[in-house]
Amino acid sequence: AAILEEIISHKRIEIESLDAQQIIRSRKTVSFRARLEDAETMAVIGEVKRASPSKGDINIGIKPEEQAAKYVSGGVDAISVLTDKNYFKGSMRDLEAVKCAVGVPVLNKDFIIDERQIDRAYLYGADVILLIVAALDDETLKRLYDYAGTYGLESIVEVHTEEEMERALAISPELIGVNNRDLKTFEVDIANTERLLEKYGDAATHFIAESGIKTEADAVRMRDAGASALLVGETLMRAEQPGATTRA
Ligand code: IGP
Repeated sequence: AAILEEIISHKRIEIESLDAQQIIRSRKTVSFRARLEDAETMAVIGEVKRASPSKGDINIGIKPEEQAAKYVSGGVDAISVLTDKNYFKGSMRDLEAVKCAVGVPVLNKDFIIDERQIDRAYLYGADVILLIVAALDDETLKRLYDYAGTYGLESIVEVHTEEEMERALAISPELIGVNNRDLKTFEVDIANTERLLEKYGDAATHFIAESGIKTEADAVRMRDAGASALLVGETLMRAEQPGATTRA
């Protein structure tokens, strides 16, 4: 089966043990959208990503809170933390540690298919969550999007194809992530953002170009395509001085 299906079926089993909980909603989330709207230049989300199914171990030695602090001193606008354990070697503790260490908005990067994962994201300190259109049916996408909103959590609705873009736009999300990586084949092509924004770039939403961004030239291409933010994982995880990289 395609990797995304495999990850999702594993996720279903993993979350069986999560309890529905009553959560006191006293923590105010930090808005990424507001940062985007204030930013004069393109915003950058730096991702804490120790490993991935396509690349294997990327940089497993780091402490997530130290890596995040380096990103922040380099000027990133938000931090993404991969919390999936089985395929990305992350954890909810990584998210918590990062949230404690930085003031910028923190994105819980995981395969969210159920409300209980959103409860947990809020509990561990997330400000933003990811909703992957390819992993959800229309009804669930809308339900989870609205549910996240009840916590003040912002959602990045992630798409890779035109069909997914249409499904995303149907719920008028404030943030759309355009993934340059096909989660079914792992193929990466930053022209995907260019193609999709050529057609949909006028929609009333912010677009975040995700995956495969390695150089300043890549960043410029994403900006020229109409993206207002970049999500960068591997390149920053491998950089010896991620601070210097993000400032460039
Ligand atoms: C980062 P990269 O190529 O810079 O490491 O990519 C990010 O876009 C990628 O980790 C990602 C992802 C996802 C991971 C985008 N969407 C969904 C897991 C699940």
